Amino acid sequence: MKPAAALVLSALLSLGAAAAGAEDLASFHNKLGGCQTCHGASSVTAADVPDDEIDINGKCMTCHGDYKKLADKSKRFDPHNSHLSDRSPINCTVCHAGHAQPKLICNDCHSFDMKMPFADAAARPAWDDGIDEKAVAAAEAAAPRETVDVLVIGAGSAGLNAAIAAKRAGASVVLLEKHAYAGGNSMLAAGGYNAVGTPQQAKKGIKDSVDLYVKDTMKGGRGKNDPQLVRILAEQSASGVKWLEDMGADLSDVKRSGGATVSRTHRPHGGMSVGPHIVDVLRAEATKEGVGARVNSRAVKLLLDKDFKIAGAIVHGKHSGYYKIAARAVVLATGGYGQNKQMIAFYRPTFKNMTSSNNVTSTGDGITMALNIGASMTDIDWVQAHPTVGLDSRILISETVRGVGAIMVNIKGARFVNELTTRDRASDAILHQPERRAWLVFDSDLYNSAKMVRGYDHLGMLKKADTIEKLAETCGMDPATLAGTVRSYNAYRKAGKDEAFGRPDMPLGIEKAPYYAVAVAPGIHHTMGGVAITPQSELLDIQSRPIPGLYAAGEVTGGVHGFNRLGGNAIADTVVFGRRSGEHAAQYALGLKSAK
Ligand code: MEZ
Repeated sequence: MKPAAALVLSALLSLGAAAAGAEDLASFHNKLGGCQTCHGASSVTAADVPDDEIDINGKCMTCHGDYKKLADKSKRFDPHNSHLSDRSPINCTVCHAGHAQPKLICNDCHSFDMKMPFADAAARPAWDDGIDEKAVAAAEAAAPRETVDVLVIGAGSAGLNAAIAAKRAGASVVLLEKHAYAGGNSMLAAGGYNAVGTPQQAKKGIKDSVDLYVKDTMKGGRGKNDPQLVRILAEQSASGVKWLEDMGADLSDVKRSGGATVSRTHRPHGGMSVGPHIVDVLRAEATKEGVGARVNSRAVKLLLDKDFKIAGAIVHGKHSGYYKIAARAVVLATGGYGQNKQMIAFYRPTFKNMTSSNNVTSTGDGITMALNIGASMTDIDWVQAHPTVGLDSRILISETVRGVGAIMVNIKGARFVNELTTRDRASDAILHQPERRAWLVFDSDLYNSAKMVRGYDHLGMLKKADTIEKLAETCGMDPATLAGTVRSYNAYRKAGKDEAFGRPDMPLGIEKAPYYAVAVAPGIHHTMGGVAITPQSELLDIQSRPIPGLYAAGEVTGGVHGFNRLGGNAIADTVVFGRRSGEHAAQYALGLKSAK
């Protein structure tokens, strides 16, 4: 280590978190050598700092070393040890903000009580809280900072797919992400990607068809889905799998999800979660294509021209402030509103105080922006509760766990529902049980076959015992009831028929010790409603006419899932319609350009 760097580090360590008091990271570093210590210049304004903060993160690592060096492997949880890798988009300043309170970004999903230098684990206010309307008006009146063919707003799976597709179609593209890293809610998707007609299904001899996929999806959505959109989803699902595989994704495994007649949920081998994997692949591909996400950059207003055609957007950059991007076409891929408490209270009051498995960024920004320009909404008040969010947490216990064999019991130890029914029904059934919660119970065969389950164990969410009776005692269930439940279930499985609840698929018994249980309760998982779109992903205005140049894809849209989304259809939606919206937006934008 360079002597100056060693000095910085030892000073920081000797100062310690507690001694740091109210000081922030910036004032501490300032004492060591002025603004230059971090910014490489003695006089710096906010606007001098690029929104991506890449340079400044380089400086952190020059002095302090990379994550591998910083990680304390002896600790059960060390933030430098988890989620951080050479490919990870999370960087130092995501947690250690210079001029503000530090923040454990992991607590966006977890609830760790860790100490950090210069503060405790208290959350700092979001930099993008509120909108400065005066600054928006000034940016609107000013000349655009740049002009682009296609502006994609939101860098989850839908936005990343749209950006890649538009770029490959020959358009210039800017991809905005309001968070400090790309991935959005898609990054938290666990289960898989529903597709029909793939080589994976053929290899397993699974008999499926587009019609069956459509039928299952419509039935799951209680017939309220837009049938045209559902058919596109089904028809283009397999080519979406291939599109991802061509980028290097692993979707080799196929399993069955709730509400599906056959196995069509594609996912990586070994029970790995689908979301982080495909987001990682898409992020790398977008970077390769030259459309890496512009992070810390939140779109706050959509702009129309005098003919009511899309003209661009006003963006709020973390350091760069408010500015205008002129765009020939815009793709809205901002996700749902599961984390917007006001919108939930308004649209679905009965879910008002419910936890949510969603990323903190799922705040319905796109819906608000679209409403402000007179867009039409469809099914906007239809919100899905996932039946199995870890009790008192925000961690989703994937449907996969039930899909591959877990049973669900109430606090006494009795089954009460077909575990593979649709989510609305399973959630409803739990909410009618004592204490409105349940347990998932499984054995060591399941534990060893699904990697994500070992993740729950790592987080301390699992109860474990050598016998079913002891497991029941540990969980506060009635041992005789749970033992009876497990005995009957194993017998139904052997006979090939679930006499109690008609569960259609029982891949594993509960037979091999040790046995496990995880406490669950319903949590907001998906907002089915959103902006209304055409089959070409064009966004409709209040009179159901497409707004020229404006497209949308993913959870910000309504219509694909009807009243209730089936597990595995969200990722399919983001890939199929993300890609489609990018292609159509590029076609429109390039058409405008060549017409000039
Ligand atoms: O599509 C989903 O939301 C899904 C499969 C979730 C899960 O339980 O893993």
